[in-house]
Amino acid sequence: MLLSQIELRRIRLPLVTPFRSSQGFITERELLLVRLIGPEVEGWGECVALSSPEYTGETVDSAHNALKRELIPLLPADSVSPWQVSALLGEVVGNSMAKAALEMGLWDAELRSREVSLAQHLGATRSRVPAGVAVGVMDAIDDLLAAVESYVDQGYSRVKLKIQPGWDVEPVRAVRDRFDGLPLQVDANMAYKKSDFALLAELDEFGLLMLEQPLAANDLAGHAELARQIQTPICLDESLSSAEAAEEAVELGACSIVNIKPGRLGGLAEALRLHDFCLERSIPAWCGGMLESGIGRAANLALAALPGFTLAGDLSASNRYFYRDLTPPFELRDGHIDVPTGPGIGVEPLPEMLDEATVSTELIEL
Ligand code: NPG
Repeated sequence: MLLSQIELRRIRLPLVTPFRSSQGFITERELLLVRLIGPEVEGWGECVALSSPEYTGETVDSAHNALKRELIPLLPADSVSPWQVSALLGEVVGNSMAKAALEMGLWDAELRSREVSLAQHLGATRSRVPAGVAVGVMDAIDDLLAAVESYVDQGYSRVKLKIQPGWDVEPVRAVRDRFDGLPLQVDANMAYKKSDFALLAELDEFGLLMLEQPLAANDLAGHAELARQIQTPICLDESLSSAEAAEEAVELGACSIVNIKPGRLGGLAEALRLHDFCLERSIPAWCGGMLESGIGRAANLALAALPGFTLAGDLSASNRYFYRDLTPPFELRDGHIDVPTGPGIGVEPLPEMLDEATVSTELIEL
């Protein structure tokens, strides 16, 4: 596949509901798009890095810089194959989200030129996936109950609550009391310590699907110890920076459920590797989200349609995140979202929305 230019496009999209977690408060999604331009094809990738280094060390600025100075210069001048790219970019340490964005764009361009959808290429076995919704930390329990009620009314099939010290057992109890039988899970984004184990054990009574990433990313031993002390299954996210790291975590007993996010793992190739491991070992897995626009979400939907994704992901309709998405909106139907079937990631940004949301563009000649 021949490429001549790569555009790095900075976007700002206001969020419908400000998103608060133990990691920060986001009112507007700043993101970076990678547009690959060739004589015959075009491809889009989305970088999931946030404005500040709350989730991992990457940010929109660091990813922009890494793409421009380190990653794009590694691409061969003549022709670029998405099959080789993950090995090629492996020369650079870290910068997983930047790598994943470039890889997504390459797959989109390549598959568009072959008229194959990403879902088909990855081996999807479903045409729609169950939609989960993540609900941030709120000021008051009544606000939380109202938010959960509205999502349940819309048909979301499972709800994930963000928790942090001071916002955990009581809000979870309130939601469980009101919504008996609702598939419910919690995500701590690393907010707890060993001294909190007794408190985390109090969550056992709510029949949660999982407790996600309670401790620091590098604390696999702590997660294994906690797993022995509580009944709620532990899922890891931030700790799993590669398929190998995930295998180690599972072996150690640090988690029994796996969150798969291409951005955190450095791309779809690594996500696929982790998916295959989970499928082979019958480890429940699901697709995480990072408040993506329709571009990133299209790729996540294709991935989540694979057979190893046995639990509902953080894949919500466009209107849960944005007043207007960059792409035609993804909608909830019967608690599910359709997997795009068009070539490549199956969606393209709407030109007027792209113009409206663009803060700056930089064009790099290859
Ligand atoms: O639906 O895309 C979504 C949001 C899901 O909570 C969500 N993502 O920790 O998994 C996470 C998380 C996140 C969002 C983390 C924003 C940091 C910032």
